[in-house]
Amino acid sequence: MKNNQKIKLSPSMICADLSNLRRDIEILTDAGVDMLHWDIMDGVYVHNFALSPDIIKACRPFTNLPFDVHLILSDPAGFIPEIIDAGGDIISLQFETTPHIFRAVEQIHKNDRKAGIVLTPITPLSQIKYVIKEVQMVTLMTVDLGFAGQKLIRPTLDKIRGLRRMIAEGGLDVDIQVDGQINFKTFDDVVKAGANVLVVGTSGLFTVHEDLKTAVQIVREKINSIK
Ligand code: S6P
Ligand code: MG
Repeated sequence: MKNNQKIKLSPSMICADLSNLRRDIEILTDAGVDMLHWDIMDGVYVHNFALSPDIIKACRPFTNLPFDVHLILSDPAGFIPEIIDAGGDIISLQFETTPHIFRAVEQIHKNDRKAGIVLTPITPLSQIKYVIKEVQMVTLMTVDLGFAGQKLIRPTLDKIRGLRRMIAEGGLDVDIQVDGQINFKTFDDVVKAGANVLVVGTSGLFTVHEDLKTAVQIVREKINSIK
């Protein structure tokens, strides 16, 4: 499928230099990325910890870029107030741990934020049939949750194509974000399948070049060259 949309880049901040977050945020802003991706993990839903509302709040003054906050939590909806207070612009709820999702999405919208839902690789698209009209972004995980540096799960490419069809058939305005091993080995496949927002982490951005601004330029050139 040909993807005519402008492809957005969203660096995953757990892969940045955590001892120099302010510096990396300012470089990424200057380099022209489109948004920043903030994973929060609670050590319960996945066996890892990552970032927190307080860290995001501390970083909020350093850029005007939209913050997409990915809540990899056992109770994402319970943390919506904290993410709003921290300055999140898109609140991406992990679908499998958000049972009352219509209420959660409504709460996000009432606070003038965008709502996103995130599906693990095993969750079928049919599950979001009734809620997709309510959200601004659907993220398809292309690895299992919890860690950077894994291997892309290939059947998720078919899922991206299916979601692109679902959006076209419904005449919807919903972004398709992909998250997990989005890099030079996989950029072509995910963009051609229909993704228009790419979360780029260790392999897809932060190790591409020792100078982070140059890394963004290299990735942008590659993305722009995909036909
Ligand atoms: C994974 C997390 C992701 C990763 C991102 C970067 O649970 O949601 O946002 O941080 O995918 O990792 P990678 O796979 O590119 O090294
Ligand atoms: Mg994520």
